[in-house]
Formats: sequence, structure tokens, C-alpha cells
Amino acid sequence: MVLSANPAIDQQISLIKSPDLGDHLSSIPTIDLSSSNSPETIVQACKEFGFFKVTNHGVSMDLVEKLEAEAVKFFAMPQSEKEKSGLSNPFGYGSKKIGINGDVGWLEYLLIATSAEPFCESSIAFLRDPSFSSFRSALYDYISSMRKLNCQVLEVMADGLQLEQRDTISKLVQGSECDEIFRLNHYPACPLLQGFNGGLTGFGEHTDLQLISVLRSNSTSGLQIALSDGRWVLVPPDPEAFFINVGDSLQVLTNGRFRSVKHRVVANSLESRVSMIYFGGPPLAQRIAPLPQLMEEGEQSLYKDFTWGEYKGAAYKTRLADYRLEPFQL
Ligand code: AKG
Repeated sequence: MVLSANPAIDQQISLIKSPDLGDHLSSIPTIDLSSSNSPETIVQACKEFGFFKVTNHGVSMDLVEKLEAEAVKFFAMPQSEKEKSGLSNPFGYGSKKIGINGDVGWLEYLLIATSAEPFCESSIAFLRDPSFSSFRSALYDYISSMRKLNCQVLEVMADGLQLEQRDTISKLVQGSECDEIFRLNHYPACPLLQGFNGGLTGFGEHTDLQLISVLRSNSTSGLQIALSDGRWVLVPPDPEAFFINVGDSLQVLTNGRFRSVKHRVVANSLESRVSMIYFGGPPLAQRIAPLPQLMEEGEQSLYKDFTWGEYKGAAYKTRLADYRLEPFQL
């Protein structure tokens, strides 16, 4: 079923029926990063769900709130002003269209390439404007804390996988050659849908391409993940925690031991949702292949040999919901 949500919009955005009320993920796997059993629990969560949240992460809520406030201010600007700030190509401001292959959703966003330093000058022109200096500094602080958290989570995973060097995975996403992206999403409230048992597609179902992504949202619900049996479940929001999605590249590095999680966002409430997602990708030339240290005797790779650049290039030609790893499977 599709709905032309606003006569001024010619894109058709799909409606999604809500999962049954019972289909709340009764307990989101929660990894307390200060706990000594986090390596075991993280591996279990990556195998079963490809998804978990982290607590005791050491990221200051003050800097999270500062960036969220800047994002809210930006998205509240008149449409013409937001569009002047640089249309998504792919970086910049985007509204409703996600990518170039026909995906649409009830959202607007800012997509920023954050690896090149100083990223604010090179990725999105409007951030150079002195009137955005507080946005710029909140963004720098947030990205630098995400780099640390991203590596910390990958190191706990390496411990859980009993890899001798705990930076075996994290070193793939460190350094100036890395392909790092940051996305700020705003899903406006959609009061037209009051009374409907479901909502509008905010961000259509997909898996992330990178190793992991680090997601934080405000207290408005909307995120859903698919379980291994294909059922969709609601993820209760937790603005104090960070949610981690296992991405396709980590599924390959672990030769399928970890599961890249399919997820989507439904925009349906009377309140708007703001999310911030950090995607730490490896350098374009990095080979993505199962880690030899993990392979058991006689175990064969499930995947063809490819680089991150090749995978990303191929994925960008597909639709969000496509199974992008399929052509790379053996
Ligand atoms: C993405 O930006 O790739 C998402 O999956 C969005 C998730 C969210 O907004 O919570």
C-alpha cells in the first residue's frame, strides 16, 4: 500500500503495518562496556541479532545533546534555506529521496563525509559559514567521540572472538584513509496517520554496508529490526545508550558468524524523531575477507574476494532492500 503523504510530494511512500504489540524485542541485548563479561555477551548478540545497545560507554551526554540541539535548529529552518545549504549529491541535505535508485522515505537528512580533515570544510559547504560555528564544533566533538566508541566496541568484539591482537578489527577503520560517513536523520511527525495501526516508511529496510554503525536517537520510537526468523520487532528508544548494528562487512570478516541486521524506521507518531548514525568504513582499497585467525581447519570462505571500494560501488547501484551481499557470495 502506498500513500501520497502530501499533495506537494510526488514520491509515493509506503505504509507499514505495525508489528504486533507483543513483538517488542523483550530485551534488547545490552552490553555494559564496563563489565568484564562484555566480550562474551557482545559475541552472542552479534551472532543472534546482529544488534545490541551499549551502556557505560563513556560518551558525554552533554555533547550528544549539543549536537542534537544543533540538528533540530537546522531542520527547523525554512525549506529554501535548508536546500541552499547544498543538496545531497550524495553528501549534503536530502529530503525524502534516499540515494539515486528510487528509494523514498518520510524523512530529511544531512549526510556528511567526515574522514577528510577538516571535514566540515570539504564535505558540506554551509558548515563553513560563521553562523554555523556552534554546529561545526558540536559535530567535531561528536565525531571524535564516535571514533573512540567505534574502536572500543570492535576491540571488545575481538576479545570475545579470542583474537590475539585486540586491534585486529578496529585497525581497519582507523586512519585518514578510512571512509567514514555521518548521517543526521529527522523524521517529522505525521499526524495524518493518527489511528492507523502502523506508519509511513521513514527509512526503508536495509542492512548497513560497513563493519558496524553506531546509532543514537532521541526518545521517539520508530526503529525496528528483523529477527533471524524474519519477524520485525520494535526497538524501544533509549537516548542514553548507543545502538550498534552489525553491517555486511563484519558478516564477511567473520565468515557469517556475525549477522548483518536488517532494520528500518517507521515514522508514525505525533513527535518527530532525530537520529545520528556514525558509519566507520575502511579505506577503499581494503580487502574484505574472512579473518584467517577465525577460520577453522578446512573452513572455506563463503564470499568472493572484494575490496571495500568494490562493495560500496556495487551497493550504491542497488535499492535499499536488496540483498547486496548476494553477488559476492560463493
Ligand atoms: C540509516 O540511516 O542507515 C538508518 O538505518 C536510520 C536509522 C535511524 O534513523 O534510526
